[in-house]
Formats: sequence, structure tokens, C-alpha cells
Amino acid sequence: MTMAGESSFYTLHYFPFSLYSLMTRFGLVLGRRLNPHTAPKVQIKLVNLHREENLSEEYLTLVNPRGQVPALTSQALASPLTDSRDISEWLCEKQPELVPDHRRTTIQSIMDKLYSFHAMALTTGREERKHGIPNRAAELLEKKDLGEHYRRTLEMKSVFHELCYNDMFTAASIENVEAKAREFVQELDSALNEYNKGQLWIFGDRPTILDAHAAALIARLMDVRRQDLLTQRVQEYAKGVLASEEWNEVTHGRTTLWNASLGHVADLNPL
Ligand SMILES: N[C@@H](CCC(=O)N[C@@H](CS)C(=O)NCC(=O)O)C(=O)O
Repeated sequence: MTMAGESSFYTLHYFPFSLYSLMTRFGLVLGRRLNPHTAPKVQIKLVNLHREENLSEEYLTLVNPRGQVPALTSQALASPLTDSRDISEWLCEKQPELVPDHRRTTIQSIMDKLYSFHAMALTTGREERKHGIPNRAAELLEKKDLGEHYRRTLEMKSVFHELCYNDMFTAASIENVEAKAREFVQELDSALNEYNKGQLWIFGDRPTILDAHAAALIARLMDVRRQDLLTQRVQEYAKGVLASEEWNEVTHGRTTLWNASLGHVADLNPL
């Protein structure tokens, strides 16, 4: 049996083209670079959203009833962590060097801004926005031969889907998310102006948990050509991070968005 403590093993349920998964994995990589001795042992497990593995009975029951990635499981946890911010907070408790005391207030304030909106409203293409994100859980519920338990888990996922995605693409909601994204970018820009001085990471030569989240979000915004939301300074910072070994360890040179030239996600090696 695995006991809680330093030797515990964790599993990060992960999809390589999920923004919030990328943020989480980048945090793990940066923490390990800062201090390999305190870095938790985390294996990365693919949850292939393209094959709806997030809607399997096993995933919905044992990992995340919301059917989303990322999620962190372990016998050392009382229950799975099913939100990227919760996973990062757990990581920062284990590796406090990711949140240096004298930067804590700034980091928390910019993280609050980053988590004040869901980036999907900004990164979904025009056509998809028109039709909305299909509720596949509701479609699966049409099947006649579902077991009672699986039916209940799909019903919960379907309700969550409606809550999460129903109003995401209305003009008012997109306008609101764009305004929040600009506030995040503005505050990041000010922090870069004050602390960065041409170095790789936001606060100089050592990364923090904020680099993991901010750089991944900016990478995605650049991948979907939303430079209109970014400042020049923020783009320069992100370009530096995206050229780093640390980012390469997460993406292996891939973009944050899947395209056919990358092949099937199930065949990606390394993940
Ligand atoms: N608040 C969550 C958001 C996670 C999220 O939106 N995950 C997306 C991929 S980036 C997902 O799993 N989508 C599949 C679905 O919702 O069915 C977090 O920060 O972890």
C-alpha cells in the first residue's frame, strides 16, 4: 500500500492540448527544476479528449465527475484534485520555492485575474462559437443499454456541461471575458516592467508558479492569433519562455492546439 508522504506517487490526468493541463504540467516541470528533492513523483496519464476518454464511466466515477482535465489522483490524497488551480496550490505547498514570500502578493493577485475567466471563450473559433460546444454526455444518454450507475454519472456531467458552456459564447459574455483578459495582461505587463529586466522569467532568473500559468495562457492566445489582447512586452516575455528547455519538456516542440499534422493524440511519443 502507498503511504502518504515524500515517497507517494501521483497521477496527473492530462491532455496535451488542454490549456489548463499545460499550465499544471509546466508548474510541475518548473518546480522540479527549482528543487528536484522536494518535487513530488507524478506520472502523466493521457486522457484522450478526442476519444472521449473523459466521458468513460471509470473517469467520471473515479477521477472527475465533471469529466475534465487536468486532475490529480493518488492514494495519498483524500480525494482527487480536479481543478488546475487546486493542483498548483497543492504543488506550492510541497515546493514553496514556486511562490517566494516577497512575491506572494503579486503572484496571487495576477493568478486571481488569470482565473477570473475561462479562456475557452477567447480561444474557440468563430464556427464552433456559432454552434456551441456539443453536449456529448447528453447525446450518450440517448443510448438504451447504459447501466444505471453510468447513466447517473453522465447526467451529472451533462448538467455541468450546460452550466459551464451554455452562455459561454454570447456577445455579452465574450465581451466580459475579453475585458478580464485585458486586465490580466495589463497587470502582468506592469509586473514585467517592474521586475523582469530582460531576463527569462517574470521575476528574473528563477521561475515561479505564475510563469507556469501565465506563459501557457499567452502561448494559447498567440496560437489562436489573439495578439490584440496582448501587449508587446507580454509577447516578448512569452516568446522567451516558449523557447526554453522547460517549455520544451512539456510540449516537445508542439503548439498548444492540436492540428492534423501532429497525428493522432493516442500516438504521441513522448506525450
Ligand atoms: N477550471 C478547470 C477547467 C478545466 C477545463 O476547462 N478543461 C477542459 C480542457 S482545457 C476540458 O477538460 N474539457 C472537456 C470537457 O469539458 O468535457 C481547471 O482549471 O482545471
